[in-house]
Amino acid sequence: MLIKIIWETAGLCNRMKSTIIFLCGILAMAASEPCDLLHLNDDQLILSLNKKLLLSLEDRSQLPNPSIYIALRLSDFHNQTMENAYLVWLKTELHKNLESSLKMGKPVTGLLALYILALRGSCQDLNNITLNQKNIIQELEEQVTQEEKNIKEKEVPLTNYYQYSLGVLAQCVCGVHVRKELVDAMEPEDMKHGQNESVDTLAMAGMALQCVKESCGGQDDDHLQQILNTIKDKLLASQRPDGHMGNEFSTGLAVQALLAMHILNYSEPMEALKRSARNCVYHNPMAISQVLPALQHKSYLQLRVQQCTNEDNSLNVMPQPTTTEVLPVTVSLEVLVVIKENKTKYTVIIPKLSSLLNALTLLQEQEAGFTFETEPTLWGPFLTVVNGVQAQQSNRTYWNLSSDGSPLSEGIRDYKIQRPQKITIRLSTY
Ligand code: B12
Ligand SMILES: *[C@@H]1O[C@H](CO)[C@@H](O)[C@H](O)[C@H]1NC(C)=O
Ligand SMILES: *[C@@H]1O[C@H](CO)[C@@H](O)[C@H](O)[C@H]1NC(C)=O
Ligand SMILES: *[C@@H]1O[C@H](CO)[C@@H](O)[C@H](O)[C@H]1NC(C)=O
Ligand SMILES: *[C@@H]1O[C@H](CO)[C@@H](O)[C@H](O)[C@H]1NC(C)=O
Ligand SMILES: *[C@@H]1O[C@H](CO)[C@@H](O)[C@H](O)[C@H]1NC(C)=O
Ligand SMILES: *[C@@H]1O[C@H](CO)[C@@H](O)[C@H](O)[C@H]1NC(C)=O
Ligand SMILES: *[C@@H]1O[C@H](CO)[C@@H](O)[C@H](O)[C@H]1NC(C)=O
Repeated sequence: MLIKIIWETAGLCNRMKSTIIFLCGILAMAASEPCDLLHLNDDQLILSLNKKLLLSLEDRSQLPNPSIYIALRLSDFHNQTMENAYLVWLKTELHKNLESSLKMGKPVTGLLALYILALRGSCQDLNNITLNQKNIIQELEEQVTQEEKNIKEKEVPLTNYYQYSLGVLAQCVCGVHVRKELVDAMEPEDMKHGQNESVDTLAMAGMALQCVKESCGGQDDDHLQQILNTIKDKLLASQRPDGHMGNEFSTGLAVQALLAMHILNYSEPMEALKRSARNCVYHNPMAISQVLPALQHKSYLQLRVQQCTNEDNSLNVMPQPTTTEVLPVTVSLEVLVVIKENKTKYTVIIPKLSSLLNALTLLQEQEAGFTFETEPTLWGPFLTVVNGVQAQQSNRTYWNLSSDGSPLSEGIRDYKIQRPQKITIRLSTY
């Protein structure tokens, strides 16, 4: 265990030398949340994640997140007042956001599918909901068809196979017939996350195809069965010695897929999920939203039969501990920006346990020539521009993050700097 010293932030700042006074502003942000889930039994653990997700509904600084709402709707426990208020917010703010993205011709397959699944999760009548005067399901079908067209012409979806799968899943869960061409365009060999196989994507595709298989017409499709078998084999082969499938953040979706596919020996990945949950690996509400249904033995396919009757209404939010723990220790961070052959190295001194986001912000403020920009996403800020160079979906470029050579499994807001290290930010293609 780390020996943590609790300092009064103000007291600490008073003691600091002027050269590092600029650190004080972000010390509060560097404070780590206490992790105290180790002693909980399984039911208490699930309840605590559920309450954490419910509490996250109160953060209205960003767009409403349909994935969080879906997980809350799939749960055994509810706070009807808070869930209803969030649904209203989804139907106004997210709705408007989707409409304006569509007007600009931006592909919105994944977000639209999640919105539709969220509406299905609260048993809304989808027949009378429209986006830009068009029925919402019809709009989804058009988005997925554009993705399919891109796969045919360029061998890759407009967005990615994860969003394509979400689109197929949402159609199927809402009882819409899924065209055979959409199934045939699923290519498990191309379901990648950077260089690696994407277990998250395989899991989402598996759930989508299992749903199609179980709807009328799907049973006799040999090609569908063949793709499903490939996905199943890949999922089972992704299990690590510690029980996780892929990594900590794909295991929730992988377990959901195993449940959907009626593969019964999922105890090892389930135990791995609980172990990681007890170690507070899942603090990002987006991560919790993909893990919680699995812990409650549910998958997104459950939305097909969602009834919204006789629901529990017992869930309250936990009062949050307000202690601020600050480590009055600094570490030196090396940041290497790689654009093709051009490597630029920077160094910055930061409070220990700062997020990478705060570290990069400090580096930028030092005017050492480093600049960056982010875009908000369901997972938090996504790094898009570094030193004026923009990575974007239309070029299939992105900024790949690694620490001392190993790719990060979290984004810049969630990743905490615990020791001196070298962060590489490399312009990559996918
Ligand atoms: C596709 C994908 C990508 C693509 C996105 C581009 C594209 N158009 O395809 C690429 C390859 C670029 C990518 C990059 C990264 N990804 Co990624 N990605 C995914 C995946 C499979 C689907 C995301 C999606 O489309 N969601 C659907 C739409 C509706 O939601 P959305 O939030 O609007 O989608 C956007 C964001 O999710 C964003 N995005 C993608 N990955 C990440 C990661 C983070 C941390 C953030 C903030 C945003 C982000 O790109 C999406 C498309 O624009 C998820 C799997 C999952 N379980 O969610 C992993 C996932 C979100 N990615 C992950 C990670 C770790 C990364 C990287 C940090 C990897 C790295 N070491 O560089 C980088 C991000 C670095 C940065 N620049 O900030 C983790 C996040 C875990 C966590 N605790 O934060 C996930 C869960 C995969 C996993 N199991 O490890 N990713
Ligand atoms: C859809 O129908 C329901 C009841 O059938 C109604 O309460 C709701 O207002 C309608 N929504 C829209 C957008 O017309
Ligand atoms: C990032 O780069 C590493 C190699 O440095 C690679 O293994 C990984 O697949 C890349 N992409 C992602 C999304 O992690
Ligand atoms: C990708 O695969 C390589 C080799 O199998 C592994 O070392 C690396 O950690 C993986 N990257 C991610 C992001 O899982
Ligand atoms: C399923 O069982 C096999 C053999 O009993 C085991 O090796 C594997 O880890 C199990 N898979 C999962 C997902 O638990
Ligand atoms: C639901 O949340 C509201 C708002 O936080 C709270 O006032 C109410 O007591 C909660 N309901 C239950 C049953 O705890
Ligand atoms: C490399 O990148 C740095 C920082 O963006 C820039 O100042 C420099 O001119 C670049 N060097 C070359 C050779 O392109
Ligand atoms: C991506 O494409 C845009 C034009 O569509 C171009 O301006 C930009 O330089 C490209 N970025 C990279 C990294 O290639």
